[in-house]
Amino acid sequence: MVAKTTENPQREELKQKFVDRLQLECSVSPDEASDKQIYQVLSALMVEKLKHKRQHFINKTNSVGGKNVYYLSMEFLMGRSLKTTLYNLELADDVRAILQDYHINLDSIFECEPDAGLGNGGLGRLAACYLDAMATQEIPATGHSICYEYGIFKQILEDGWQTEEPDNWLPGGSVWLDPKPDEAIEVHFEGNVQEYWQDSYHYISHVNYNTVIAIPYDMYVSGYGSAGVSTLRLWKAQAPSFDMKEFNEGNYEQALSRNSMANAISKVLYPNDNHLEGKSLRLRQQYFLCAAAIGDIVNHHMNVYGTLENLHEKVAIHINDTHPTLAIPELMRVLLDDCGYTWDRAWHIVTNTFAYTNHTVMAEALEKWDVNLVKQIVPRIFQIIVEINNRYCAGLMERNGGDSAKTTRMSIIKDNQIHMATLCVMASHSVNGVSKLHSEIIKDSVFHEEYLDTPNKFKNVTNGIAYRRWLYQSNPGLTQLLRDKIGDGFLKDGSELKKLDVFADDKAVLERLRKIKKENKQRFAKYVKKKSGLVLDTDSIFDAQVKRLHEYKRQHLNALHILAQYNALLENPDMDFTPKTYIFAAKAAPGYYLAKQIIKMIWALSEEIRKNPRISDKLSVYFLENYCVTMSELLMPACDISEQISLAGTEASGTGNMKLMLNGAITLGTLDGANIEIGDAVGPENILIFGMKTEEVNTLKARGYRPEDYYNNNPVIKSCIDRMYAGINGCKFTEVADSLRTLDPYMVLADFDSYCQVQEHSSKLYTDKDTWTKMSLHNIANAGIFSADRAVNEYAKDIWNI
Ligand code: HBZ
Repeated sequence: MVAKTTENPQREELKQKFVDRLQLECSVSPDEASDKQIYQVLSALMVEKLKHKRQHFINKTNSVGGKNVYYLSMEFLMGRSLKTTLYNLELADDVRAILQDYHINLDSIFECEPDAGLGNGGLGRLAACYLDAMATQEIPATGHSICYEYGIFKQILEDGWQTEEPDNWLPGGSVWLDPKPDEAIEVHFEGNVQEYWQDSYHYISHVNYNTVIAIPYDMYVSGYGSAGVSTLRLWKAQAPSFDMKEFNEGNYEQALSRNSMANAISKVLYPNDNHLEGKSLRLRQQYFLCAAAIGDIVNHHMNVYGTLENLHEKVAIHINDTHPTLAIPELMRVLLDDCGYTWDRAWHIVTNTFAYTNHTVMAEALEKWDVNLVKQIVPRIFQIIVEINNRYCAGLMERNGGDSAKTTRMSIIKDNQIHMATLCVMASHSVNGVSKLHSEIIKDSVFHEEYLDTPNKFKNVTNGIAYRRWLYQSNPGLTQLLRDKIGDGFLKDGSELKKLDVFADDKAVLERLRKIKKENKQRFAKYVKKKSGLVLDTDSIFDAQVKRLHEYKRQHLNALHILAQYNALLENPDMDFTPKTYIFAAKAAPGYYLAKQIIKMIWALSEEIRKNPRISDKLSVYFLENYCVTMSELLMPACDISEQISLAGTEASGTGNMKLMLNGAITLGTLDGANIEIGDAVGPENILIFGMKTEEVNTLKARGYRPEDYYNNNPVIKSCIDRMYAGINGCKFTEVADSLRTLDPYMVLADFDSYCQVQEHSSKLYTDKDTWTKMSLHNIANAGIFSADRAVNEYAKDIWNI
């Protein structure tokens, strides 16, 4: 078929490149090509484009001596790249039109791409959002992480029981990776440290180590309407070429096991969120990332400046939670052992280079590593940590008049464990939390003594999201409405969304917003139908709790309330009830037994309700399988209520709350994390708050919390928990019930009544269509401050000194 010509030279050029490349690489014309081939070729074209743009951008930065930001994170939850690249480069319309000429639908091409699921949840997605935002803000940034062969597992729900399947993303995803084997770095594990004197110099050398080769693969991340491109450098571990000599000498097992250990390092992402995994392989992964990243940063800096003297003036290294902490002693090692710096000079450079973000106050997530493990796996790094700690403790003794108890409390090493957060805090020039509340909590409790010691380094940067992904790319209806009413400045500057506020009383705008929501619900319902065969009622309220499954996030509070509603409807099927669809999606860490029970319980509840048609007309529950970035893009635009119901003081920030708000969902939540700031932004009349405040939680804890009292004294709670014992859809949930009744560590029962009240209030509000839509409009209009663009600008100004 002869393709139509266009009069758009940019489009024409792109079309020609596309046709030529398809011919060259796949020996097919666009008419003959499969969707997969088109996906591959389009993606390769974009990679090429971004690679050149990046080169240009970085050359410019270096030529003016600009500062480079390196964002170290064990996780980058990137999701798909093709759509975001086309939208960010404003090429989506061109490509759509080019493909249209051959009767190819661009959306089907997007479906060929697997998610790059190199992260667990919020922390990993935040890192991905910041790469997008830094490119948009023209902040020269490189992310460093591991090129996991298997990302976050694929969740299968077999009759509600979660099982995990490997996520083999590379076959479809590797087209986005640009290998740079020439920039490989050697990483050394185990061995011994030798010290000796020569010509009155003290030399330290690490000997008998095992080598692992780190090979970089670059992923380019486009900014929107900017000259900036970020690079995500993913490191793959490879064994050095096989040691034939050792093998021939008879050390078969050693030669083989070294080989497999090296290859294991970048095999798979640890699937835990907010929980520490103290395994030696995880420690190896962490050091592997840190040594590769630091080696690379140092090489790049030397190539531009020929010295490390000014490293801290030209380089900012950010560590995303404590997982990359070993980058700190690793940079010390390079400066001391490889470059001959004195301790004091090296320490000056290091402490002015590093900044640290804390993402959790949960005790079980604060990383501590066993001294003996660290000593064995990275002996020289261990020595350096000990020396850092000795000097730190000596300084503390001096500053605190010899208060040795205090020094012991604050020490990096205690009880035979290395406390990574303590090391991060003392060695970084900046420590920040991720919402106003969380940043206060870390000063008041987790790092209180450190805060008193060095108050000025403690800061807050409230999280932000790459909002174009969930608006421009995911909600075309709302994007069009915004363009019509407020112009398209909001695409570049999120704060312009505010202009929508003046339309709050415009009936036509409200009507259009309702229509858009309805269409998004229908689109989502179609997807659910296709995936699971289930039919959603798009006239009902869509109430969503989508996030990792964790007791502190309290999916079981939501479930308990649904159970109460179900009981009420069973008793009185004709009661006044605003139809509601509860949507859950969540992965549980594979070893988190209670979390898996909670998934099964929600599943059972959904099945039982579905069997009762008199009730399922009004109340239904869906647990969606395998929540991921791509599913969130479809889901966020379709929801009315955003459940953010963590116990106050436990969710550092949350970012799903921001994505849902942006799409007009009303937050139903506690005064926790960024919910507080969402409330500040929209005003108390446009958010649904319930439950105890952080101080009330602390008071109740101090007084002694007795969940059993709630069970005994509140008949609704009792009947719901008894139902868990008796069985839901024929399955008993004794452990969940026991946990709530006897321990209830996240005070579900204490907040239950207040939660029921706000739920009831929300249903009433929803029936007043205009009031509800107005609330929704105010949420959209005030979501701009939760843009990642705003967040990275705060980092640049207050922390990285750019
Ligand atoms: O980081 C999350 C917080 O829970 C959430 O409140 C915040 O919005 C988000 C971004 O700041 N934390 C995580 O997602 N944490 C992890 O995924 C994690 C992964 C591995 C670990 C520990 C935590 O070993």
